[in-house]
Amino acid sequence: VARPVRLSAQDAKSKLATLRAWTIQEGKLQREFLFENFVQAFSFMTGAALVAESMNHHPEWSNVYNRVAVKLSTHDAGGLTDLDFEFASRISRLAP
Ligand code: H2B
Repeated sequence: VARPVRLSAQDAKSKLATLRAWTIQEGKLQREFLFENFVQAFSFMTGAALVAESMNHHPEWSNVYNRVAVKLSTHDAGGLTDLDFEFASRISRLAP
């Protein structure tokens, strides 16, 4: 598999416009998902984990009760790549 190419800040910014509710902070694509309860939050994480495995692209994330905070970057490329935006788009579809 070809190594992903790090996006320029300009390209990352225009890609960000295709996503709702995500921001770029500290060089990472970030979003907080809010659910009704822990079971819904953890179900989302289970689905997202399967997406991560299928893409071989894994999130930095944390969960407290009904919140899941997600931070994405591509360590192999030292920044944001198309993989981060693709993963963000896919897991956004798993949330209400
Ligand atoms: N996930 C993320 N977010 N960034 C990476 O660069 C990355 C990854 N690299 N998952 C993959 C795994 C790599 O370390 C393995 C060896 O394929």
